[in-house]
Parts: sequence; structure tokens; C-alpha cells
Amino acid sequence: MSRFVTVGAAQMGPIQRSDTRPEVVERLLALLHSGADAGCDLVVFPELALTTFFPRWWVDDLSEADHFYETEMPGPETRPLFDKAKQLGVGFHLGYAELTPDGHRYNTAILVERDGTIVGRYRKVHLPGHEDHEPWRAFQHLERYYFEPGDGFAVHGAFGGVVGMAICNDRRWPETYRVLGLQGCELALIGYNTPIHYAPDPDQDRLQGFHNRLVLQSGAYQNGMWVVGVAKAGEEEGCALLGESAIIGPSGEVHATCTTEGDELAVARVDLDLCADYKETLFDFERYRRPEVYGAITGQRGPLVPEGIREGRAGESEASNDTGEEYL
Ligand code: CDT
Repeated sequence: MSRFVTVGAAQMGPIQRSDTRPEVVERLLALLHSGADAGCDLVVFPELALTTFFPRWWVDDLSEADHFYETEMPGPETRPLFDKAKQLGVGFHLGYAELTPDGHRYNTAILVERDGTIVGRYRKVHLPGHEDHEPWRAFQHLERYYFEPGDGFAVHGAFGGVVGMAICNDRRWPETYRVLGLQGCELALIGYNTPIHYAPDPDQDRLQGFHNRLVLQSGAYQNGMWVVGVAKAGEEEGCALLGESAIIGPSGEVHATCTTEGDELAVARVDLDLCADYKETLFDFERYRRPEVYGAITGQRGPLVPEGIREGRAGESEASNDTGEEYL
């Protein structure tokens, strides 16, 4: 049996600070049209797809950044996306900054079905970077200042399958995929803005592409799901962002990829039933997972190194992690 969904990874080139919302929405509409021409059921846009990546700048008062946030979805400037989706019969996934009526700020993504209705919303769980101004950096990464963390990963019945969402830094954490995988996720949609330069450890800069692929591919394989990683790429306000958007199958293989750093659509015909080849064999969770052995350690926030080992006396220590007892 096969359940096909044609998916477009709609990578975006940079969005500069001076670009207006209507200009950006025009670009998104063009990508949606390209998706329709390519037979897409679903077009996936990146994280913070309506604005420049504004957490790269410090502001003394968050209200100075209010114009980067959406207070309603759809709002007057984003409504054309929903109307066009319905007209074309092409759904979409969109990342944006959300400011709620009661003043909460989130890095959010929504899933919109082919009839133009919102069927899912996700607020980023893993917020990277820092919360205070760090002038020594070439640019800031202030997501922990601009956003509050979301509170969970959910799945949605949409596009004929089980669809989940995550945002950018979430993709580096195995828990993201596993929590989705444990809910039967067949298609994970992940937008990102990844600066090539990582100020705390620039040795990682040359590895950005490798690490991106590594996490997307292993997340897909280890959970028997499709993963769609979509970048905002190119030189944005002097900051080089990784492209390399890709659609990965449950085998971990890459089915489609972007090759530029601009607005570009990579399309794959996604067979959701391929997930069962992995979910019902090697990664049959019900049969093979051992949560009773993983134990309470998986609920720990940080490392819990057994006492003797922590003190650098691993060889002499009576502490052992053979049984996991010291962790519990
Ligand atoms: N947007 C986002 O989450 N970017 C992060 C950069 C990490 S460096 C602070 C990422 O993981 O790609």
C-alpha cells in the first residue's frame, strides 16, 4: 500500500531588515505557486519565515521588537497565503514570531491544510543561544531573550498521515524525534535559521552542513519517519546562514535537496507507508524499546555522573553504571 504526499521544501534566501512583510509574503506566494506547479500537496517554509532573524540584535526593551511578531494568524498581511493555499489546494507549514494577546512571545510554526485551515501549531521547545547582551559576539543569538519555550511536541492527523513539527535547534536533540516518533509521527517538518559561525566554538563552523545532515538523517532513520528540513539561507544582514534544505526518508536517505542559497523549492514524492518498513521492523518500539532499563535518568536535565567517576577515579570507584542504580 502507498500513501503519497508530494512535499516541497521551500527554502528562502535571506530576508533583510528593510524587507517589508508584503514583500516577503510575495516571495512565499511565488514559492507556493511553484509548489502547485510541481504537484505539491504541502509546501514547507522555514523558521521565522516572515522576517529577518531578529534575535541577532539586542534591544533594551522587547517592545521595540514588537513589529517582528505576528499578533494574529492569519492577520491582514498573511491572509493572502491562506487564500492562495485554499485556491491552489496546497497546504503549507510556516514559521513566525508569535506575540499572544496576553503578551507571551514564542518562536512558532503552524500547519495549514489544503483548505486553508490551521490544523496544528507548535512553539519551539529548545531555545538556543543566550538571554543577555554579549557584545563580544560578531552577532547576537538572543532567542532566550526574545522567546519563551513551548511546552511540548504534538502530532496532527493531516495530509493523510501523522505529522509533527519542530523548529531549528530542536533538530539537534534526539528527544525531539523520539517524542514525535513515540506518537507515531510519519512526517516531521522542521524550519531552520542556522548561522555558519558559532561564536562559542568556531571550530564547529566548518561542520555546520555535516551536523545538519547528521541530525536530520539519524532522526529520520531512528524513528522511521520522513523529515523535511528547510532553511532560511544566504547572507542575511551580514550573517551567513546555512542552506542545504533537504527531504529525508525513513531509511535516512536524502530524497531531495536544495543546491542554492536563495528561494528554491526541492520536491519529493513522499510515501508515508515507507515508514512502516522501519517502524515495524528494526524500530518496532513496542517490541524492542526498553524504557524500564532507560529509567529515571532519561528525565534528568543534565548529566548525573556517578560519584567516583565524577572525581576522576573511575578505575578505583565502587560506583558503577552497569545497573544504572546510581542514576536513580
Ligand atoms: N535558529 C536556531 O535555532 N539556530 C540554532 C543556532 C545555534 S547557535 C546559537 C541552530 O541550532 O541551528
